[in-house]
Amino acid sequence: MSTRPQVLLVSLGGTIAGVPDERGRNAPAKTAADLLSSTPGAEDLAEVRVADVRQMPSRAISPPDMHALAREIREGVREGCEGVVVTHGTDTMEETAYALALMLDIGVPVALTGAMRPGHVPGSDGPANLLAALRVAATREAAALGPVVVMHDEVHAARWVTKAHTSRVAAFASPSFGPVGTVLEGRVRLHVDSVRSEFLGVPDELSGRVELVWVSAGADGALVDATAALADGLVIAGTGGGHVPPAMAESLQKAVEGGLPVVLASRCAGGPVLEETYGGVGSESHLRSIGLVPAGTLGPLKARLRLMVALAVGEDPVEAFSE
Ligand code: DAS
Repeated sequence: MSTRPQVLLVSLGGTIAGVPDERGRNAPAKTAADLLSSTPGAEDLAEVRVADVRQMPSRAISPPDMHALAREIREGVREGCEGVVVTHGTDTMEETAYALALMLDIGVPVALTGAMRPGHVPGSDGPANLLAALRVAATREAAALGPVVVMHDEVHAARWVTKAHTSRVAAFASPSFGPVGTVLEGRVRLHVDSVRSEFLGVPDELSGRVELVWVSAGADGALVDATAALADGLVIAGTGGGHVPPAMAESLQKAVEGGLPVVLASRCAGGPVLEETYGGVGSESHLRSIGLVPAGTLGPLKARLRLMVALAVGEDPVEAFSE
């Protein structure tokens, strides 16, 4: 009997699955089985079962795709898989990782990985990343970290990870915190025992419309007004400690009074939304007083997914964001 853990390898496309077109431009085409067969040593680490869920660049991945992926993973675990690797484009990998953290409470390691360099160029990082991700997926203790991103021999928690560079092989970072583990000399070294669970629930579908408005100096309320007319929820990426220009504050008040859930995050790369440092129209204390829900330390992209899943499972947004 095999002593290797059973790992589910789910492919969604991205650069790691890319092949060049006639002009040398990369587009995803390889299957999970192709990726496995081009990664020497993979089969020694785990008994791998493959599934192809999507074949697309990650700019095209949507919340319903993330929901379908969560389902596929739950099914795989129900059927006995002890770890999961997801191959994914890097552009939106952090969003899919966090969406999985919101929708999965499965008790097995889940590692997302991809590649910054396509397979046909020298120094392609896909096979090394896939091998490292398989090592993490085969490490039982990694389950306590929730879904993680494994890139460039680093392990990053879903809540904190972000793609911080457009093209370097070391593109991923967890600002303010750093990686929660590394993969070195063929060994997974975890720096923490666990990370806080982000789980909210398992919705029947994830199709609600939650928009994100990024605040810039001098912005008025036009984008907020337009969003309020069509969205189920809104996240504001405010300046600094969670602020908006005075002209936008009035539109936000109208949106909240009209019943729209509005979450307040910061466009800064690190730090929480403040509580009572500043006063006056558009300050964090004013926006809280008119009913915006503070996102705490959660960044805008992930706050959007959290609000989306909260609405889909019928959780009160205030509860969903309480830290
Ligand atoms: N940035 C490319 C990748 O790493 C494209 C994508 O995200 O799909 O896969």
